[in-house]
Amino acid sequence: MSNPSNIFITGASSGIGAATALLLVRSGHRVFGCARREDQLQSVANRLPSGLRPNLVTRVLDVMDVEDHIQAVSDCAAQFGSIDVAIPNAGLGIFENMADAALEDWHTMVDVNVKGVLNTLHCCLPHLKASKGLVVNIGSVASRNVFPQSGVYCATKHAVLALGEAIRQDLKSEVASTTVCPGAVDTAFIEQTRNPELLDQFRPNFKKGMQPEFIAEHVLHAIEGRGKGIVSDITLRPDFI
Ligand code: NJP
Repeated sequence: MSNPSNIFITGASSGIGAATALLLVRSGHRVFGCARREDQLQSVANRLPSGLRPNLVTRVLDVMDVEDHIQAVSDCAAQFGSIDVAIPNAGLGIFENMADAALEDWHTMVDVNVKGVLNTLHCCLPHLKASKGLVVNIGSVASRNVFPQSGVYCATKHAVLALGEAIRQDLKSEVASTTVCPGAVDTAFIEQTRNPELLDQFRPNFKKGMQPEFIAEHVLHAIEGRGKGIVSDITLRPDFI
């Protein structure tokens, strides 16, 4: 194992974030895992053996709450002594045709997937500069392609990939950046979509998608690869694509 890292991650209450938090702790790292649902965060922590439990600190946080975000990152740094890795993973997709979508849903996706990521980055970058750390963004195959019925989601994930590249260019020797771009992953992600026809259409693909643990393995690989090279971006696809 490489040196233990101190890691701040959002969206740790389910899916990719939960699997990543658990794998990182099981691999010897210390994780500060945030999300809005305290009960879900607790049930993630309960999946760890008691000896490892102290290495997963859970914290209720809405990534849109700037003041609380500043406080959460500050708490993480105070508790761990440094922040070596930030993973702005919280995100959602509400799929709908551009012509039929609710403006509120577009705003929610932009707020969480772009502004929420910016909030995490802005709070964490000073700490990451001090530790010569790493950002692991969770992009998507939608970071490079646009798919039907999900245009605004795709736009937000294009932004996430751009932000990773911006960190690479602006912070070069100070902070490294990895963007993990998965295709369909079997999580609760698709359940944010309310259109019943689209749900029927998309659910089976997500159900037979990759397991979140597979995505987590690549996050771990990017973190533990530091010193050997940088995984700038990686695309992960399910077998059926
Ligand atoms: O989805 P899900 P995934 N403040 O629904 C949190 C990307 N991705 O794991 O607050 C704070 O299981 C929410 O926590 P809670 C996707 O775009 C996925 O699949 O308690 N947290 C939960 O922990 C996203 O960036 C697929 O409700 C907020 C988490 O976000 C990332 O993977 C494909 C929040 C969502 O967990 C994780 O999604 C792809 C807020 N305001 C990219 N709002 C895929 N699954 O197929 C939400 O290409 N969260």
